[in-house]
Amino acid sequence: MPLETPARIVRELASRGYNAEREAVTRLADAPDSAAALDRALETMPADALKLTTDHVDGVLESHAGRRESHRGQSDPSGTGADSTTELDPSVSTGTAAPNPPDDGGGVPHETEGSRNVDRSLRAVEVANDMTGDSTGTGEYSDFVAVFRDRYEKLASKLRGRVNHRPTDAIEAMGGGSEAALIGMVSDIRSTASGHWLVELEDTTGTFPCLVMKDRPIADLVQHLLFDEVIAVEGTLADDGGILFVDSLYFPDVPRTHEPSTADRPVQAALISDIHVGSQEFMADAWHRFTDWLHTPEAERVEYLLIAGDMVEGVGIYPDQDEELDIIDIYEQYERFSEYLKEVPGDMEIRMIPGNHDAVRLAEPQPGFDEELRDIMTAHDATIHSNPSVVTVEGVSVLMYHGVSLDEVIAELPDEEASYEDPHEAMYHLLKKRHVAPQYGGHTRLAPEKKDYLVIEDVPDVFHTGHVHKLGWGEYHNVLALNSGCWQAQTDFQKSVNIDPDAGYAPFSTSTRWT
Ligand code: D5M
Ligand code: FE
Ligand code: ZN
Repeated sequence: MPLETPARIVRELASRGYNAEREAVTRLADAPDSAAALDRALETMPADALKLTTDHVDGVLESHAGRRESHRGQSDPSGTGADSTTELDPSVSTGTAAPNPPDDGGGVPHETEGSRNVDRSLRAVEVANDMTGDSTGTGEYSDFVAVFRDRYEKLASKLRGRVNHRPTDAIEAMGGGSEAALIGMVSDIRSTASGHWLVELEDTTGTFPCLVMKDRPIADLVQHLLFDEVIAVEGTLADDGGILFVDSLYFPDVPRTHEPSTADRPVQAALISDIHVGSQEFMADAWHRFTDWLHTPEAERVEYLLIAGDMVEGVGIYPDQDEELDIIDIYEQYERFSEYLKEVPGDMEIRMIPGNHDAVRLAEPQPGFDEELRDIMTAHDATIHSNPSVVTVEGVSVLMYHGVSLDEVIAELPDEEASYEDPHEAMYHLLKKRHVAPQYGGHTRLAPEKKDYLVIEDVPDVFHTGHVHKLGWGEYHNVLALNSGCWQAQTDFQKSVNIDPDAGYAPFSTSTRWT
């Protein structure tokens, strides 16, 4: 295998059980025959040494027969030692390697710092909606009351400007034939004997039945409803005042006028998910190609890496999953994942959230990993947040959500509105509902907390999900919705249900949000 890049060298070292200093790897990468230099370095290493040092590599390169003129000097911090006739790859040999993070020394295995020409001081990342360490839910009835009340309040506030609503108990007291509007959570959807739709809405004072006639254009919108989402309706009360004939139906939605923010400089973020390390179908080669590419000049502006869950395959997630496991121990899966993560340039800022295959509670919101797992995933000081959370990268807000509810949106909505082929269109519906997983008690498990972390309170600039293993992106009211595919080839289960995954893609978003 050619060893022309730091990432490949690190991989090779790791496969032989060694760590290395960053600079040692850079020098090996720049040697005229990296593979031979690496072999020589390992052969001559002291028997008990586990870490390849820069000094040792220097010694090996210098003592090599036919000694080359060294180009190392005080003024060249990259100290490539390369043959002067070798064309230098700027991604590995330009001299402005980012400084090591202060706590990067000692016992941590080598990470591919590379020597990309990036200035970390220009970076800015803020995180919102992270509930890690802040879970208060006990699963009691009162928790459900609290979380639904919070959901209702937050989403109703987005609808109040559009309708002149009354609480359900006030509507009950109104006379038949009056115009009325209400804002409520969808508590039931039924079709009547004559094919109309009866939608029951619930607010903090009670429930009220609303009838959508089948021949009205808004009848199509009923097909888009999920239980427990919050909508507003406007219409006329029946003569006896007991039911509302709906004329208009509103979703909290994203205003069409939403203007997305951009960063102040040309910078990019790679948005990925569903790596599934530990699965026999994990595509290591595709991952290596991606991490190799990140070390090239073409990728120099990709300074951020956002990972939206399913870092590992997990254990006991689906029936018979163990037959497809490559690594059966969950901690070993994370250790291996961390090794793979080390292949990305060490100067990248990495943010990740868990998914349904990860070792945290399944119910959403999912807190970030516990200390034990964080200690394993120390590569490049990656930062972990809850699922979902909002990561604002140099002014551009990215709502990261793993995406389990997409299965439900795709199952419940008409095919032309949401399908596995166009996962971003299913995401549009979540944006419209301003909630990442409205339906309680279905496929997506929800955990009641004192507030509803799943509400999309602020309109994000980018909405990033994964889970369905399909690549898709598009804009909804100027919000970029992107589902990031996966790094796992088709599993037996996926074959059985005809899911054809988009594996090995790493879409990236630019400072002007995307290309
Ligand atoms: O999910 C990947 C996709 O495949 C997602 O759309 C769910 C679906 N999937 C995969 N395996 C199963 C089983 N056994 N039952 C139901 N749905 C499944 P991921 O979370 O990555 O496995
Ligand atoms: Fe997945
Ligand atoms: Zn998943």
